[in-house]
Amino acid sequence: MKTIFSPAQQLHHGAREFTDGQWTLCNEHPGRSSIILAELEARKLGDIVQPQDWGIDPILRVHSPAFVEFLQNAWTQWQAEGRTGDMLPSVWCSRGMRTNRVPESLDGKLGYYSFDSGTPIMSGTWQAVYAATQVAITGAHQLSLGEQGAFSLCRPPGHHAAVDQYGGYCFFNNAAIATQFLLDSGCNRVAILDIDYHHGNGTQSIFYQRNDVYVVSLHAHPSEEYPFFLGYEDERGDGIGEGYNLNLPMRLGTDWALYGATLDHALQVLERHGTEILVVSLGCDTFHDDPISRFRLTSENYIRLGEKIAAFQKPTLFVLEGGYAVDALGINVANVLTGFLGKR
Ligand code: OKP
Ligand code: ZN
Repeated sequence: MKTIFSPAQQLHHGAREFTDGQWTLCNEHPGRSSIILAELEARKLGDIVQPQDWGIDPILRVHSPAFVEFLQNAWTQWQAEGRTGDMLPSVWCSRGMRTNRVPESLDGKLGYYSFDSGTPIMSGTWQAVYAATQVAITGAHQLSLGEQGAFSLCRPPGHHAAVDQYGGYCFFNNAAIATQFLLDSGCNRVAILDIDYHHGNGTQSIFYQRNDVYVVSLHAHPSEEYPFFLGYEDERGDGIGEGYNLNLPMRLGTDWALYGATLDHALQVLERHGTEILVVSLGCDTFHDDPISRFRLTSENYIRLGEKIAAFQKPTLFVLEGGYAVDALGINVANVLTGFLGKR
């Protein structure tokens, strides 16, 4: 099974995010991919290859042209204004405000196109986020060629990114772009299984009114955890999409006993739906030692998790999302893939 990775993804390295009233180092940094690559190489889990360039069209199948153009030009425009720090928003369009006007000011645009203060844009962001989409698409292409599995080592992650909004360390929705690419390649009954600790609000919103992609997500309950404003159990899809979204939120402190059982349930639901191809938004921030999360999975649990996904017996694309306990991240991600490969 191939891992796809582009060194260009490392060009995104934001300096700081805003946490507890303080500027803290970004949790989402290049060291995350480096440690995963090192572990995959050490375990000889398959070739690590660079992505092909599929251009911008597959991105535009998911994201709005204005949003893509904003991300492409934001840093250049920021520099032209003589500004040097990372780009971070500090005001957003909220209840009662005008949500349909794009301000001319860059600070206004930042607030218009984003939803949080943890997601800086800097000099290498465009190259990195573009590369991450190509990594995701190349993984999807592997499946369309008949491969049974592929791992798109994406970073920055993607599942919080919506049609025209970025946030939660995410800019382009890599998993959604890969999924759309599979549909456009003639695949049917593609499902997304999001097992990042955080709810994938972007993925949910992109497919919420559609019945061609089934989206199932296991995550920390949004009443207690980021992103707070989406991911509740009563969100089932809308219009023709009704019944094509399933949220399985769990309380803080959840361990493998509940998590594994919930994953079994999710896979049963996907089986009943008739899933033919699976895109897994893989976050290892469900780990007990994750610095920003509060589930209690162990490194060993990730092997079992990979085995459960293998037992589902569908072509599977793993797309990396979160995981911030960097020292254990290589082991945890490699454990998922080891469990998956061992039971194929
Ligand atoms: C991304 B992924 C701001 C706190 C914001 C954002 C968490 C994003 C997680 N300092 N926290 O789902 O792993
Ligand atoms: Zn996460």
